[in-house]
Amino acid sequence: MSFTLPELPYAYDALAPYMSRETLEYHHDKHHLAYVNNGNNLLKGTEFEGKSLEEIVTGSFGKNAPLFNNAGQHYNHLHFWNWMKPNGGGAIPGEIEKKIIEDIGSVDKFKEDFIAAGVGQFGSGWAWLALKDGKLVVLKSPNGENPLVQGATPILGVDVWEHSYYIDYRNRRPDYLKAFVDHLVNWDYVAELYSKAV
Ligand code: MN3
Repeated sequence: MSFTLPELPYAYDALAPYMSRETLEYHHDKHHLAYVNNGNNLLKGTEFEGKSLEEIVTGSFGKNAPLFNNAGQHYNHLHFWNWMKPNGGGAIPGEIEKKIIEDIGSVDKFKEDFIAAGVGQFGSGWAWLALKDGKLVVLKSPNGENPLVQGATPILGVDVWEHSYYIDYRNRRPDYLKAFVDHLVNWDYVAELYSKAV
């Protein structure tokens, strides 16, 4: 398959003031588009043509770094746009809340660990809530990597590359992560991915 850039699932100004129109214009229209275009060029003539995106991500990891970086980032951003919504955050669907409490301890502990993972990712990368061996775990990863290459299924992720927050938060990555958790997370999409993963 070739990669295509999806439309954002909301208006460019719909996530303000937590994520501005300007951030989404740069992040979606320029950064994500570049991963799509570079990924398509790098895919041509490789053994991965015709494979699913997930197969390209896991198959190219450790074998074809340029392709992996762009395919990984395409996968991450496809989900990232859906992991947010206007008036997000708030109540966590019962089934996931129960599983978070069971595996991580409490909702507050999850939020604390998730934010700490994002703050603690040195340089560019992502923080995750993922299902691994039947348990929910908080992970982090550098650059374009994601839990698929750690043998886990991502159900929530946040982009901590500076392009995701520098326009709105400058160097205040912790403030961006707190706003993401409290005001942007689309828990319905997290629940959808969780039900597919179990
Ligand atoms: Mn990004």
